[in-house]
Amino acid sequence: MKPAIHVLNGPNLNLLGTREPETYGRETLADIEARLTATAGAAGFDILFRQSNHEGDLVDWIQEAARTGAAIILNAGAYTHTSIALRDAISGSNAHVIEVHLSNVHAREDFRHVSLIAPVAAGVILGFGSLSYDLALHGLLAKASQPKS
Ligand code: CA2
Repeated sequence: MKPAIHVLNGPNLNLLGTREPETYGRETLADIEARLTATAGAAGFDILFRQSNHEGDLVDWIQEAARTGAAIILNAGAYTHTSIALRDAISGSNAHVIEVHLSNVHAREDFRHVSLIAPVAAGVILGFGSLSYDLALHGLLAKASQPKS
């Protein structure tokens, strides 16, 4: 079985590509999924790509990824700024998480400047539009191919 990377997307990201293109770009989640699946496939990894508007689904999926040893690329959407439950799911399960955002949250409203996820994430990539996901994947793949020290 190939190793897997789980790409988890939070609330409203199902709307990507349909509204607010000036903030979030014109690509849909399906476009991003197709590109990541191709890149990961070429490197011998499977991608499991999911989106939910419900916090509990994201908690379940973080726990599942940690249980199965899959690294996570997580765009928790607005839950980034509010969810102690997601943070606890990551720290409690030792999930290996790269936090991603399409927009540069630090250039936006004050309430987006705080991430409850970042302190328990292995890394954070933001502000590159949909490319943030590709950069996170490249980082994980590069790490996976490094000799263990
Ligand atoms: O920049 C990001 O990736 C965000 O995680 C997106 C969240 C926002 O709450 C975070 O602060 C930053 C919002 C996702 C909403 O996505 C939409 C996409 C198209 C149209 C409307 C919403």
